[in-house]
Amino acid sequence: MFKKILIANRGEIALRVVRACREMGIASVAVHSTADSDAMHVRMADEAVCIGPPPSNQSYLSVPALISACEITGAEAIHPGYGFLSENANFVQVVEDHDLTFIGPSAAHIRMMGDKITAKETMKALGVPCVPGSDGGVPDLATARTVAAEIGFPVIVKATAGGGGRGMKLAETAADLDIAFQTARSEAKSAFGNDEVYLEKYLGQPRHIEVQVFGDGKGGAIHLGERDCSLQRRHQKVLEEAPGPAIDEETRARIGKVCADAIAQIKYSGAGTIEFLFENGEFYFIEMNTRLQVEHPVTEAVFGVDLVREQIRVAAGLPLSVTQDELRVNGHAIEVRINAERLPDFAPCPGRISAYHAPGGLGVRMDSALYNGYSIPPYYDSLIAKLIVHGRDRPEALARLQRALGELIVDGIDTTVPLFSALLEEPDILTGNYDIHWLEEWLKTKRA
Ligand code: MV4
Repeated sequence: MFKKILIANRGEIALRVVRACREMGIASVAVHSTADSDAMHVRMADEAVCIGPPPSNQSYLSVPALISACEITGAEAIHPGYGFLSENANFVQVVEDHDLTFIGPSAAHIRMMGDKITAKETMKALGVPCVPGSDGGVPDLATARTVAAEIGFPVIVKATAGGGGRGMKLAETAADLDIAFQTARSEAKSAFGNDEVYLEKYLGQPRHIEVQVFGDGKGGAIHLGERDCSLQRRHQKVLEEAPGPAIDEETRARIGKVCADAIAQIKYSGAGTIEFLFENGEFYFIEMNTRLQVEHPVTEAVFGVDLVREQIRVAAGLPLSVTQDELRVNGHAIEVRINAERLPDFAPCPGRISAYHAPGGLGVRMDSALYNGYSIPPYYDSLIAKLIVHGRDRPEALARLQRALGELIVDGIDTTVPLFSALLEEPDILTGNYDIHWLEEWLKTKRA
């Protein structure tokens, strides 16, 4: 096992990794920009190294600074958290070239899933159900017209270098296709330097269901069920839950096995998330994320597994500490993302926290790097806390969420907390009756 791990991240996720390291008897090294000298992850880690000025590209994204920090401190492995360099195959290669271990999948697997056409072709060949669409890239408008006529309108044009909602264009009818295709191409070219696009049947009212998988890198793999992440605004998740309100045990076992088998066959290593659209009882693969995700705690709550610990074990060449047979969903968990943002426009709202009190009690977990008097710097993501509640069933989790939000105090800045109190008044939220468009439609009615 590693003796020392460097954490190439900040905020709540850096703290999350420090905690796993400490429980495993591993020393942790925090890195930070000059804007983060007073950050909680710096205080909580065993050691800290300043790696550069506030802008991310000169600090948290600076590969030479991170490698130097490992050499100075003697860290043997790097945990990337989420965002920043977590899905950067070139970074993984540099880490390995310096005889360090990247805590995550291989560069080859990151590259495979980063290219959305390759990801889809791979998954399809492995027996994972995909959205009907083009076989691979669509080189020109004539091909686009032929493919669209085959699959039927509406269709969506997606960039192979895109993902997470970037570089997509909808064509409702044949009359929209030319503009959608050309716009998708030119936007992809300027945003990603790659104008390759593909076509899919557009699904009108799906849920976003993602399956948590874990590979041991040697052909062994497990799944840890699904999360429903349909409540999103501008492709940013707002609330996530596990299990999915629309997924029963048999469906979970079936799609879970398909995912775990696929991950085993490619000898994937570490944590991954296989994203689906779910409509009329059917799953359609869209993308795979090759990192630990923000919303991983809802899965940890219902399965009782520390996913960061498993990541570290697998990276060190140890087996997973659980088998599929031992895994069963226990109760229900909900996470809300508390952002330093002003409603109703969600404008970033950095500043000084004049009073902070975290909720507690049975079934309440607060993952946050906030403290009394902390000043949120303006340079980074606006996520300041994740409140995760766990109950024996969904109604108990919802009641617990309402109770915990009532205990929470974050004074001095605006946050998205009032949004969650309002959502807990909505019948569709209380019954789990929502799809990927529900939140944006609801926000429109609130603003009107
Ligand atoms: C789709 C779709 C409908 N049909 N693909 C958006 C993010 C990216 N991961 C995939 N996305 C979508 N792909 C087909 N064939 C609708 C979306 C979509 C969406 C997906 C998940 C969560 C929220 C969303 C909001 C708008 C559109």
